[in-house]
Amino acid sequence: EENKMSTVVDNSQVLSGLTDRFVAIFGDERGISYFFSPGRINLIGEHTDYNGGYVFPASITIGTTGLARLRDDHKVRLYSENFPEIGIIEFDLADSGVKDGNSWSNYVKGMITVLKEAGYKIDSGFEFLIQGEIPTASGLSSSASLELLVGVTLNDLFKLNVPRLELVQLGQKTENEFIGVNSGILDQFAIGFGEVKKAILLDCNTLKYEMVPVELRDYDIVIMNTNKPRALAESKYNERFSETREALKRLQTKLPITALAELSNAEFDANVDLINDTMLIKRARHAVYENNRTKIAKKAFVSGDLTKFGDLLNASHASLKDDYEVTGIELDTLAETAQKQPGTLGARMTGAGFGGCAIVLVAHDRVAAFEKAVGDIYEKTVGYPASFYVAQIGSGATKLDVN
Ligand code: GAF
Repeated sequence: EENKMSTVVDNSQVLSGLTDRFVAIFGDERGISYFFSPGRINLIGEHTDYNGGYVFPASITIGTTGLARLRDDHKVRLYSENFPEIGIIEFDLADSGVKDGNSWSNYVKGMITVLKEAGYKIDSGFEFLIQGEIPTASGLSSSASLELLVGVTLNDLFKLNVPRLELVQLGQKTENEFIGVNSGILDQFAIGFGEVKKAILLDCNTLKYEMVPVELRDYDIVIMNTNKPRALAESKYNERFSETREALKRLQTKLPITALAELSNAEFDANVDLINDTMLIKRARHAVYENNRTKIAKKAFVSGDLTKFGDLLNASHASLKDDYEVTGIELDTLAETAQKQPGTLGARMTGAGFGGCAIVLVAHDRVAAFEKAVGDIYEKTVGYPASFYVAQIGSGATKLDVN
């Protein structure tokens, strides 16, 4: 299962270019293995994962590629095509637990550390060259993409046989304990379990999930990138985490619940007085309403009612803007301008927010006109351009079959 290979994307040119780079950096071409890990979009179910609720993500064909080879000593040597100015990063396997500033090598060190803690044997060094296509800080989860890339790579190099769910959970553990963001399991799960042309309805409380075919008829999913540098996003994310935990604690003084997502909207409304704080009520209301909205949205999606699904995307954005307050002028301009364009069904921010990307469902033959119209208004309002990409839903993190 874990070693299943995939040849879904024709990336042979990219891979042969990266092979040349690997040879230029690390010497020769013997024994290289190839890996790919996607980014993700979340269709709906935002900031619900760490509140025990539903999410509805899909892995995309934009991602991170890795080339790796074992060494017969204990040196780990890393190189990223995205940071040529840094050059080779080298450390001894024994020093994997030592964090290195904000370096991308922390994702490698973190995964080595959590795998070892879980009892897996990583007993030699390796060489690892990566190239990421996911714009950083874009809300498309470049960090979880890297965590799972390292996960599938180490799993294969050291023949660890880590069950897929455990690999996903170790990715989250790296993010929580090594990087220091209290994120839920949305990103790592979407990237670990993604499949071509399928979305995942995941119950983050039980980790039960369902693969849902993505049938958009003549609509495309367009990703709209604010290109806003995501300042303070991590501390604000952790703040929302604490706010919803505090609201839960106050509700628990009377209600026998373990997570906000256990409540219906009506049950929540009837008990807001227990929270007794306007801001905390708004935060918790988003978590509860968004979770219930996600269940309805998934039903609409499966039944082919894309109009209703689009309306729920719009409602999700409004809630993230007004109650959860994680949008800002850039995401609001993109999502709200997109919602008004002819041929669109709905639009919302995707991921953590505070900048990053929004998604929109646009009729295929209107995409070009859409991008022009929204792009012009965005640049006029914000002062710099947005970027647009049509999303393709691709496979999860995997070893690549390269001849
Ligand atoms: C980020 C986090 F990493 C996820 O766990 C999730 O909470 C998301 O923000 C918001 O839905 O991507």
